[in-house]
Amino acid sequence: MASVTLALSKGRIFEETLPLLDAAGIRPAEDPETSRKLILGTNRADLRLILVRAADVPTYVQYGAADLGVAGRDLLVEQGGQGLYQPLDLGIARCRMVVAVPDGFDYAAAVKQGARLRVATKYIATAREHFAAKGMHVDLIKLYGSMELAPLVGLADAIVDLVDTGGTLKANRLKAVEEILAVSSRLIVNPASLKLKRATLAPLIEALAKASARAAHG
Ligand code: PRT
Ligand code: MG
Repeated sequence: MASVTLALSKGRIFEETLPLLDAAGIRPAEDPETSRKLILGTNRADLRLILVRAADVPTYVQYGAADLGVAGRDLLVEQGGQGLYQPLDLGIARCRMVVAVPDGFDYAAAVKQGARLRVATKYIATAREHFAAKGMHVDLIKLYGSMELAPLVGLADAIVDLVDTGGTLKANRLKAVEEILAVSSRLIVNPASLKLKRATLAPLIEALAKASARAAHG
């Protein structure tokens, strides 16, 4: 049997993928939150997990260093997803990518007046496309995290960021004014791996499809 590597990121992706793996009969040998290992064995001799930063999952799969992985649609849209087969929406780690502004800011009026807004985000390509489609001129500022802070300290007028419960926006007196994308995590597969290791990968993809469908209806 060909041996297969699955790339996951720590935190919500790992936590929400775990029950799907479990339903497919796969259990990691260790808990990544307590182990410092970056390669985890599983109860299956032909399957191992690697732990990488969320934004790096597509890269590992593109280059075939991992045969498959789990990545948010936000990252796949932002990075283009070239050279990746995306057979499955796992329906996990759901959120929305939105434009958000300070509570008191009249976004609709600013748009109407053709104001040139400064927008801070880690999703530069997606944001550029969104505002271009609306015919808006914006200055984009690249950040790597904590986007919610930018409008509070005068770095930007608006942000493009992910929202789940809305708690973070609320705590920072921001409001969502536009939705750009509905986000959930996808299974991504290296196309060459799928050809070469189909006997192992096809049943695994099938099992994960069943598990995620069951989770969606349960
Ligand atoms: O955290 P790290 O810097 O290591 O990397 P990362 O932020 O890229 O990874 P991680 O694990 O936080 O996110 C991985 C993936 O989870 C993302 O690419 C999304 O596809 C998905 N996801 C789902 C989310 C959220 N929900 C989410 N709420 N990613 C981030 N958030 C953040 C959001 O950016 C905001 O700061 O949570 C905050 C908002 O949450 P609420 O509930 O307060 O609205
Ligand atoms: Mg994070």
